[in-house]
Amino acid sequence: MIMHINQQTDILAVIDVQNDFLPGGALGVKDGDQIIPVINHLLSHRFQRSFATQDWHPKDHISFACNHPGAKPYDAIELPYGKQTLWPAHAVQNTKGAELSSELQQDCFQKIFRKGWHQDIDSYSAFYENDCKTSTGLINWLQKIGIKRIFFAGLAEDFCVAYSAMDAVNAGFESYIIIDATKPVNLMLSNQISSTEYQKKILLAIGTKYILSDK
Ligand code: VGL
Ligand code: ZN
Repeated sequence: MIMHINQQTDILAVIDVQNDFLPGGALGVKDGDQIIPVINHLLSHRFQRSFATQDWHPKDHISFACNHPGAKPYDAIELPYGKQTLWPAHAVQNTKGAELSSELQQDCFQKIFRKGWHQDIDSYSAFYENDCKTSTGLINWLQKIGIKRIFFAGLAEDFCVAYSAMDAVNAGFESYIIIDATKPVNLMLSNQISSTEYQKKILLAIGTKYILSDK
């Protein structure tokens, strides 16, 4: 990374690098495994401060297509808090699929935040659940330890990474996405734009920067 990292005020956010989001997993992201060596390099040689997130759903979670009779994965439905994409069942609490990848250097993380554990609300962002109100406790912790900039890595670029980076900007942090440390699900949206392009437009418009690691 060309950018100078401040070891006190910069932090690496490693979003949902869990077995179910890796190739072969229930919601496997294409080439998702390729980001792991990049993230390990950033954890061991670049950032002193880091945290991870873990998608952590109950079996009867509202975001699973199988919990809505007649629905298919990737359908969209209306819920009290807005539009919700339905997914194959994934990241079910206490299953192998929900575990962080064993290839990840997990001993580096200062904290692991679990999200999505309320049955009736999904949570893409590391900061707030999809109702935009229920907090995960992340903002308080980051402010307490004096963080100014958050560098995002992990899965998936167009969902949990994108929503987290947006909330980071709204909470007053500078936000960076490390291009080679993230991969998208890349859904085709109804307006003929991919979820990856759509989120990137929003993120650039609100001042998120895209950078490459130095790996
Ligand atoms: C995610 C879809 C559903 C993610 C989590 O980690 O990006 N995507 N749950
Ligand atoms: Zn999920």
